[in-house]
Amino acid sequence: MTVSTDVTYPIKIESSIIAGFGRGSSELGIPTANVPINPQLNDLSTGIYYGWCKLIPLKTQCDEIKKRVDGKEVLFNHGNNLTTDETKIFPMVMSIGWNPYYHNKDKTAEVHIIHKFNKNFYGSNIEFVVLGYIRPELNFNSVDELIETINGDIKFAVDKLENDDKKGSEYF
Ligand code: RBF
Ligand code: MG
Repeated sequence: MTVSTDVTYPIKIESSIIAGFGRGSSELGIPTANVPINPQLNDLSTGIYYGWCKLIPLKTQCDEIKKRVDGKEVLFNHGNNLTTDETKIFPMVMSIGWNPYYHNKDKTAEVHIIHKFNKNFYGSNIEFVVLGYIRPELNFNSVDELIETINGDIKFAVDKLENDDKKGSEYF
């Protein structure tokens, strides 16, 4: 088994964004961009990580409606509505695994971009660089405990990353 301590950071990944459960936004107030599990991500231990990320809208304008896992139809705008400001480098936290609190059947990888976006950007591409491991995935007694813990992860990541004078620019 690969453990995260064997891993050499930074790990740079470019990926598409797929539709998740919609739960991050609606239930937790912590939206996540779900990315397909590729071999690089699959090699990492499940758990919570931090790093930098950047959205890359697709060049072609081709809106399409797709069904999310929860059945809701969402517009895939491929990031074409993102403003210049919204395609800057932002800090991120990400979770890889089975979300023990929700007993997911499939392994997921989800990036929470630490920035307030006003609209969805389903189908955009995302580049992200993983810089370190924070903790394993945990189960909780309530959704509030899960939210509180994720907010702690966000604080941890921001504290780590604010000492980076280049604000991640050397990776992109
Ligand atoms: N889900 C869990 O079940 N346990 C966790 O410890 C956990 N930690 C997370 C930490 C971060 C930084 C993020 C972005 C997500 C985490 N999640 C965790 C996943 C969360 O349940 C998921 O994003 C939402 O349910 C939406 O799919
Ligand atoms: Mg999500």
